[in-house]
Amino acid sequence: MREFDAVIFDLDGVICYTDEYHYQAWKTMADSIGVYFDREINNRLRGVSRMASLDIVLEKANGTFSQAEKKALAEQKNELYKTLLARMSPADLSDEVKDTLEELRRRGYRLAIGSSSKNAPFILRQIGLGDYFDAVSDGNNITRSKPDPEVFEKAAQMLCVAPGRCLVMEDAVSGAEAAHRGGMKAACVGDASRAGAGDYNLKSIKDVLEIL
Ligand code: B16
Ligand code: MG
Repeated sequence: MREFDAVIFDLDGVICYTDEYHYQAWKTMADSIGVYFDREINNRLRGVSRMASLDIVLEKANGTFSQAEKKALAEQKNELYKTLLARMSPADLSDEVKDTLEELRRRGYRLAIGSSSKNAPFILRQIGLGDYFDAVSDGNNITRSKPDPEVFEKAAQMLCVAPGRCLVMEDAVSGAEAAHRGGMKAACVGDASRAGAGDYNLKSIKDVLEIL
């Protein structure tokens, strides 16, 4: 008998790569208020919610910001980010990801998204996967961000699949921790794979076909 019935995919860093757009948008916002920001700091924002990301970006700021100021800064960043996302198209979905999803579907797995991003539905539409997944759990339906397991627990509920029968694919250490806290195994790529955070630490997304 096989171990899993469903695969829950993180979006940014697994299905597509919007981290460069996050970097450009945060950098522009940080520059506008004279706060130092670089790619190393950007790397710490993987899988982290927008407001928690802002707190990390503002660690380098002198002085403090009111809640209203923080909301405005997060909005400023998000508007910039959305103009960059608008340039995405189905060409931003790699053949490797497309073929892996199709093969998993052919093998009968239920497929879901578990992303911290409130922009997940927009990104999925841009890359031609707007109606593809059996469930989309994202930043719009959660109150706690990764490493809290909420986003993956909700995805499993939407799929009507028990957590222990779901495999999570992640690129962020916080995402692998969220999967484990939700009682799910994690297959990792990228940063999280290099850190050895997964039950399976893969070189690329297609390698998941070897374990399913
Ligand atoms: P938004 P994921 C995450 O997406 C990103 O990795 C993280 O950098 C971002 O801050 C977060 O979404 C929130 O994004 O501002 O669009 O709501 O990796 O969980 O798919
Ligand atoms: Mg990610």
